[in-house]
Amino acid sequence: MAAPRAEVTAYVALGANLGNAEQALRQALAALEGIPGARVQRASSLYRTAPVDASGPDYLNAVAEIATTLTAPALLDALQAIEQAAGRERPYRNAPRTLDLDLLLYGQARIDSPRLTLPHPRMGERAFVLVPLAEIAPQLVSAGALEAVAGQRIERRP
Ligand code: A4P
Ligand code: MG
Repeated sequence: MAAPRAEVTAYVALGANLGNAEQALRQALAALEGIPGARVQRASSLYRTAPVDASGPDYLNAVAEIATTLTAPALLDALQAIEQAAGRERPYRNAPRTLDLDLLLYGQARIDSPRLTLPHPRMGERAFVLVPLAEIAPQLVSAGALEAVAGQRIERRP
């Protein structure tokens, strides 16, 4: 019998800016809990954020820390299945969306394949990722990184 895989700590960014975004994020967090082979260890607050490189209404964003025995591609499969179940359509890149789940980090993995790039290539430019990530994993986000995105509007929801 194969040895059980060790758990890896991964971080997932959640975003939504269409329909009831708060409900979409809360349901997505519940759906993350339901992925076989994954446990949600921490979830950030929800943040209202200005769209970055995109148009449309403000987003709600959050970040979750997950412990998983899934491989990174298998975890991405599970995230995309949750997006589909939430009614995600992909008319064009950065289109407004009912739910976007991006894999930010998977342990120390560095991957550059057509389907999956890790760490997420744009995470360092984005307050909507760095601020919630710093809330739950401050060791991963430097003061300098936060300063670099300080011009982007983001507000923690009470
Ligand atoms: N892909 C490659 N690497 C990854 C990864 N680490 N995690 C591939 C997730 N997916 C990854 O993604 C396009 C393709 O990227 C997928 O097929 C996957 O195999 P997508 O979710 O279909 O399309 P997208 O969301 O439009 O693109 P992407 O790259 O996720 O967009 P971004 O760059 O993440 O930007 N402003 C605010 N305030 N808040 C937001 O949440 N989000 C975006 C999306 C833009 N502006 C925003 C927000
Ligand atoms: Mg995405």
